[in-house]
Amino acid sequence: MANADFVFLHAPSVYDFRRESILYGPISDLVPSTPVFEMYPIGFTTLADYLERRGFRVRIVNLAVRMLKSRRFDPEKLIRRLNPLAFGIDLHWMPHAHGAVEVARLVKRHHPYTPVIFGGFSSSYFHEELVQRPEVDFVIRGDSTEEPLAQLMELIRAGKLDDESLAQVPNLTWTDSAGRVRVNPITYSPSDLDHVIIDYTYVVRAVARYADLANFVPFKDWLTYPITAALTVRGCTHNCRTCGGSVSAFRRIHNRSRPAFRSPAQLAEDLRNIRKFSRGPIFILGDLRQPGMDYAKEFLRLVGVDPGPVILELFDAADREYIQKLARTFPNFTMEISPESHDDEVRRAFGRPYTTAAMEETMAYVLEAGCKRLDVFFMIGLPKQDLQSVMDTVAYCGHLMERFDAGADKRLFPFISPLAPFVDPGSEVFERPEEYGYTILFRSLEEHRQALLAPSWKYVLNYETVWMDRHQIAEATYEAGFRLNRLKKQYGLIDPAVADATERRIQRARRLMAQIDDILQIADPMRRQMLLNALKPQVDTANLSTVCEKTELNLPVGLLKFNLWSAAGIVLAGAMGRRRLVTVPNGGGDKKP
Ligand code: B12
Ligand code: SF4
Repeated sequence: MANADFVFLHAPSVYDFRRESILYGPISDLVPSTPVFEMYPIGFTTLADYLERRGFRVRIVNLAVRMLKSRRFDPEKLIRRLNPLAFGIDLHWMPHAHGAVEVARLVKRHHPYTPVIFGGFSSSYFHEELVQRPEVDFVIRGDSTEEPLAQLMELIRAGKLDDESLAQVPNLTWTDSAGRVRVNPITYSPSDLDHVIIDYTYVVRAVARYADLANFVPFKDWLTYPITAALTVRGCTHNCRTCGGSVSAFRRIHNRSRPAFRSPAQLAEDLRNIRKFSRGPIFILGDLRQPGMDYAKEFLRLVGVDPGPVILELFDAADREYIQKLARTFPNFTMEISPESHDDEVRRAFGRPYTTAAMEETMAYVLEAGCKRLDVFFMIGLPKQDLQSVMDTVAYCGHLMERFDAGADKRLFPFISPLAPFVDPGSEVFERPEEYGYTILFRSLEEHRQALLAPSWKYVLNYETVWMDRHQIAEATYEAGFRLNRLKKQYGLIDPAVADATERRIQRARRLMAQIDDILQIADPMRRQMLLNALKPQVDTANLSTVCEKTELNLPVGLLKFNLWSAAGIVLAGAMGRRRLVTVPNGGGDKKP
């Protein structure tokens, strides 16, 4: 494998998922990943691009995807063969608490003197605990780590890892020569999002340069469903109580008082650049109205008309005029809305600002404007939500299907899933659980790591509420999934055979959960483990698409998913050094020969 100066490694959620017998449950049904959470952070691409512009050769190795795709793939062997100046591992999402640290351990086993750098949301929260582990040398905190990482890499390249130099790197947590944990303040936090490139041209170039597609694939089925994301913002203007990306969590973890937005012009250009190589759907992340209506209007004006598939999201109710504008710009659009509950009181307690009635009107506008699909998401595990409330939410889904004639129209798709596996560290609920009616069961990183090895997902959950304990949350999830699946079958939203298969999977998962509960009562640990291991084949088949078929979320994509000529153009432009002009703070620029 060709060498690079910096290698990003993305770990699976639980390192040994191929050996462990764990009933993951519906924790990833609504994202493109499997429960291994094989998708790497979008930040890998912006960081890699930024480092390359500072003269470092960077590659991404998605160990999680490789392990998922082949049982024979040996991550340790691959890690042994790498020889960069430093490794970067994301502990961005908390579910990687186990895998990320285990991968770091493997790196240290084979490269004891090579720095291991952690970053991401969860690393930023648990930074002090992380740098006290022997596997982790540095944590770079914050939501914008491109420049601090580049500065640290300059020091590593120059061999200047003395206390005085390290103390100058913004956002860095490290241990000094006396073994003391040092926390440099988060002073690097750009006010906008225009200092990075978010259009995957780095990935296209790197795949060609290293002749390596396997390690760059963002999730298991990406080549058949090549969805990409366009990022409008780092941060959020909302304050949903369990969210580690809310306005208060960003303040707490990343020292960010205001979101950093991508300018409308850059965002419009990102879209155009992505379209050059991909014909798949582009998910425009974040409600375009967050920075204000002027921003949204300007962006839509700059795009003009984009006939390709796009997924948009609304964080609040919208008026007809705005929805019509969206539809004129994106005639092939899908809308995602997350009311979370049918009940205004529950939603208010969760921190969402609108009423069910207002959002239902918005749904009417979206359908009227000709969306290709309208996905509506509900959640289990919310404040003030009991079992009956969850069932009422499912009944409300029935009402929506009825009102919008989902049987004939076939564009409105409701989904329901649990808040799982964790209430996000740094969120309001994680910090002040009693105020919101929650109990947080694990607080440290190590406790979360151990919980991830529990044999069934309900024991992985790091919370209970006054209204539902973990058993009830799991039971409510399966019952809600069961009922919603039947409704979708009744309205013809899913193929009857698919609905029947989902129903069988839900029943199987319920039985397995009960069996695991029984096994856990056995006092002898050896016998307990033996019986759990014996369940593994059944557990593995129950682990995918538990309460709904994952592909229900996919939009139809044509046979030709990539524009190979344009991709080749990007590769050639890179090879010839024709990089786009982007200002890199702190003396950046293309220093490559
Ligand atoms: C977009 C998004 C997604 C996208 C991910 C797209 C992608 N590939 O990154 C999708 C929809 C797929 C998603 C899925 C999930 N998400 Co999400 N997501 C978000 C959201 C809305 C925005 C994230 C964002 O702005 N990223 C951009 C910036 C901030 O991050 P970044 O560029 O990727 O990374 C920067 C830094 O984090 C850091 N960094 C990251 N990795 C590394 C590594 C190193 C070595 C270094 C130095 C730095 C570094 O540097 C980067 C650039 O400067 C946030 C909420 C919010 N408002 O923030 C939730 C959020 C991040 N997601 C969250 C969760 C829990 C999940 C899921 C686990 C949910 C689930 N159960 O399915 C899954 C995990 C999917 C997987 N890995 O397979 C939580 C995470 C809380 C936590 N601490 O764990 C958040 C905060 C809120 C939430 N509950 O949704 N998510
Ligand atoms: S869950 Fe709420 S706070 Fe978190 S990113 Fe979404 S809208 Fe923002």
